[in-house]
Amino acid sequence: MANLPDGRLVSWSAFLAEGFVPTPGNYTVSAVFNPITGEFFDSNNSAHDMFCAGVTLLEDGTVLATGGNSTVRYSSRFNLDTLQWESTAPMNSPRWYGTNVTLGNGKVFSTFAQGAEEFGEMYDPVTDSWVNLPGTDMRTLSVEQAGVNARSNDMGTGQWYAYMHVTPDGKVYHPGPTETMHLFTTEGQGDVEQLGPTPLDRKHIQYGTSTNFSPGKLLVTGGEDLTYIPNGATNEAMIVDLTTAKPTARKIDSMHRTRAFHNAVVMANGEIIIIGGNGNGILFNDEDTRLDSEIFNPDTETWRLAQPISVPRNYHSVALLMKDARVISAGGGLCGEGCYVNHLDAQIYTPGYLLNQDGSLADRPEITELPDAANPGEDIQLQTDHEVSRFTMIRLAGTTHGINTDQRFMDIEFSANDNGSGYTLNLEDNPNILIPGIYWVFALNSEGVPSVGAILKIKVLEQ
Ligand SMILES: [Cu+2]
Repeated sequence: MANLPDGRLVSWSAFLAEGFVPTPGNYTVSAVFNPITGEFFDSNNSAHDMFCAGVTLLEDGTVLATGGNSTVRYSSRFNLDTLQWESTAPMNSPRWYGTNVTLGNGKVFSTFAQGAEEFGEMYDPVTDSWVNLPGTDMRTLSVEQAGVNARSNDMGTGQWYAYMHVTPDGKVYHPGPTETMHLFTTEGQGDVEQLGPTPLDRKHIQYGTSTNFSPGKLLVTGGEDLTYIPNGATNEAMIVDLTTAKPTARKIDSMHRTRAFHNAVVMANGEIIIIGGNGNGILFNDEDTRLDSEIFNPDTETWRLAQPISVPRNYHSVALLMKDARVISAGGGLCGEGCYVNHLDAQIYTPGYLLNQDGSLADRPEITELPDAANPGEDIQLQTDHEVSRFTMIRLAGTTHGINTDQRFMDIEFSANDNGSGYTLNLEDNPNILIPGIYWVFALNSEGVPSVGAILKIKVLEQ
């Protein structure tokens, strides 16, 4: 599932709406959903089976989906004008369960995946072409994955999505789920440096989450280590600091619940909500399901339980922040028609920041004027209908399997204009932090109530 700039969402499943089959890899059931009106329309892809594809958003908000069932090279983009999928240049390697990450220059690094060569490749959206990066050697990931699968307690899968994030100095950091962490360079032929191991007790935390919740900061949560006895998911969490010369990871307080297959969403105030997952770490399984949500406060580094969901959201479930600052939690399953863990529905979470003390909806400030687009480092003028005391911005995102490499939250430095009219916002100047793409800017009043997100495109800096 991915955000569209107007607030709608595009979702997709596989060759079938409720299941996947080995296919020539050329069809996906897909639909666009309007969360305000509840309306759907079909946007099926008749050229590419995007089941377990890599997903990331480009500079103009276009959704790029690459690879997928059954280990294909196909690549597609979701055209924001026609609201339909169209083919893009195929990758050099077939990739199933690959992770994509958009870099500060607007290109996409596509990494470690089933069926792929032992190195990554890079997509240039301007030329619609792929180039191999043979120096981004991923053999340690394959070797560790194979080792874990060999020692596995038989609950899991051989397929791992890798967590990948851009560092402030433009490298790509990989905090797992292998024990060894990696730092990739994507310039020239590419390069790799091994880091690690992680500070967690469980070392191979597949199907956890990794979230860029602040410039240069990651929150990694949960997942399962198939070699660990007793079986099951972990509640461990760590914070990674990417602003140091070499990324440093430290263990923090654990979540209230053990979880695998959950989702993590940064909200408009910078807190992170963790939704769903199960405690047993078993694929396609709603036993031991986690209905309680929990919220991480990045200032105090503490966890608190939040409103529960009522529908299990496990393997193949998704969650995203929406334009109106609420959170959608959806899907799960895809194990064939009638499979009891298929959940073809969604629930929407209203964060506490949208409510008064008595539970009624709070009055929200509104952003009435801002530019359409800006460069990193630019000062922009913005008007609101009420006085506000904080501005934040979040990049629109695509997500699959709990992986969301697009998600980026930051506070924006600002000052009130002397003439009493509006605000001047000083945008982050580092394009490796302010990755090109479409963002929602939120204005928060003194009570912390956010506006609806206003669209701001961050452009690729001219070289
Ligand atoms: Cu999958």
